[in-house]
Amino acid sequence: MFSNMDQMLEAAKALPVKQRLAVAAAQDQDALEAVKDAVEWGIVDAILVGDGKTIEQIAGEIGLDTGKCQVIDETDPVQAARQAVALVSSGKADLVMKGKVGTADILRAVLDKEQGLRTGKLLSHVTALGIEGYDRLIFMTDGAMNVAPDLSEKKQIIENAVAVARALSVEKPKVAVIGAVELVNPGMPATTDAALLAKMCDRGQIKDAVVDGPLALDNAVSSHSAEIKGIVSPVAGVADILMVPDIEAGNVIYKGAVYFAKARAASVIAGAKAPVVLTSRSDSRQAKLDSIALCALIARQNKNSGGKS
Ligand code: COD
Repeated sequence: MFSNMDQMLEAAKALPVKQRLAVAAAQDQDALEAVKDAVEWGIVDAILVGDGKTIEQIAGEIGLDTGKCQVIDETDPVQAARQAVALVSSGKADLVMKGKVGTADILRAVLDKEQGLRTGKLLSHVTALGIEGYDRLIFMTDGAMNVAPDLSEKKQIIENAVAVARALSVEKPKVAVIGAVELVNPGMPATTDAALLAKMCDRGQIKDAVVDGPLALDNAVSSHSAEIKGIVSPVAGVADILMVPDIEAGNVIYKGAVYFAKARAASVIAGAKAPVVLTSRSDSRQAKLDSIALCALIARQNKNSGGKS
């Protein structure tokens, strides 16, 4: 378990083996700056797939030594995404990162039936948030991929987030299924799904985690709030993972944490054969580096355990 993002970065830096990162449409300055940091820190070796001329030009400007990377020239971003993903599915790279290509285009490459990274499981987005005043990284899912998941998809979203948290040494993550209130209200489907997910965990249908809900955000992360409301729960106040009902809720939590609380955020698409570094164009260089570090740790853990994320 990491108390903050710097600790996570240090762990990635200390990995015994560098992970091979394929960057899709790498002609993106922010992405290349993060890749430069990750290469210099010894976290990854980079394969830059994209517009070779522009990659070389940006690399020159930012001081990235392309002699230490592999550059594959492909000017079409959609094709570059497909090639970068194919490098991973063919075992030539360990993780893939979105560069200057649309989110839907890289996700479609990842979902491609022949050359993609499907495992038969649902793919979902997980963000690790380092928030000042919270004593550890907290994970939040899914604020970027699955729009309005049903109960069965929510179960898989939890399982993916649990695998990510476990890759970061949270042995039995405490999952709060978030609603607007902490009581089951048949008029609020997020609360009924939350109660069902908690029961599914009680019955062993969700493993390696403690799931409880519904919990409102305050009583998921504040023991004081949980106490005032009289909630007796192993998760209330100490959640490791927040599972939100839909993409809007997740996206607002993520952006609220970053923009209002100056949180550091690292994101991954989990559930595929390999972790996918999926950051948004407006994310900072730091967020991109943090995301590479998160995904490198997951990739390493997957290899150690023979598992997937
Ligand atoms: N996990 C596994 N398989 C999936 C998933 C998933 N999450 N989503 C789709 N698939 C499979 C489907 O079963 C199908 O076989 C194939 O992929 C295509 O599915 P469609 O028709 O739903 O695919 P698309 O291309 O219309 O959409 C897939 C996206 C991932 C692009 C879509 O879910 C999406 O746009 N999500 C939101 C992305 C976004 O805008 N995020 C905001 C970022 S801040």
